Amino acid sequence: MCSFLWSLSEPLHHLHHKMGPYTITYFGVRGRCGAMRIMLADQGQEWKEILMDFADWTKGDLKASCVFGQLPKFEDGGLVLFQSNAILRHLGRNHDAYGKDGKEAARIDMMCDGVEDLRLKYGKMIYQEYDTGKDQYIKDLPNHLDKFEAVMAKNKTGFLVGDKPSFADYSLFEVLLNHLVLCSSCLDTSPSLKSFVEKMSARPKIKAFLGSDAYKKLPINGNGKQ
Ligand code: GTS
Repeated sequence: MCSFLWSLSEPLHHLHHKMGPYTITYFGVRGRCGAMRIMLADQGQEWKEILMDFADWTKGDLKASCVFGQLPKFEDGGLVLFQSNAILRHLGRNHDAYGKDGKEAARIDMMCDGVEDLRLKYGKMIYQEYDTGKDQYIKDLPNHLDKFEAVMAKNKTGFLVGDKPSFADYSLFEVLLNHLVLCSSCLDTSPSLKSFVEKMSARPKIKAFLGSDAYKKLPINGNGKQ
């Protein structure tokens, strides 16, 4: 369980972006919802956001109703899901972003789990050792990014697997955006990843979403570090 203080200047609960068949309930950060929001935007979906502030969360009623006692919560009609990567997989199935066959799906799963490993390392640095570990983290970063660079370069389509974006691409893209904020030169030795980020950023619906106030006003992480 993550423990941190929320430093939101205004209560953000029950702030609705768009009405749609999907509902995301989460805190007022990009955090573990960054990738799914980008994916939904790129897939042309509408969704409703319920942003909890920490004071409401600590009252405990919602927490008690969450399968693992944590957010995000994702609703697709009557289907209620927790675990951000399970949500991404569900969206991958719903929106044909999970490969063209079982073999591609397995490789997409593998890449998503690889992104998750990087996301966990990043989260540990941000939440537990930002002041003492940030420099070393940035030094070690090429070693982690090289793996994704090699897969991206080998596939040659501009995506991790197959010839169109899968949920693993959205997850990688979002993690890379966060790393570029941490260290703006971090992709300078990864040409395929750099081109991937540029092309994903230029997709019209992603470009509009990343430029929206709704996106820009949310901090990357709950403790304000980035
Ligand atoms: N593995 C989960 C996922 O991927 O969804 C982790 C979810 C998680 O850690 N949620 C945190 C939470 O609910 C918020 S965040 O780390 O995603 O920002 N924390 C509050 C609590 O009471 O645990």
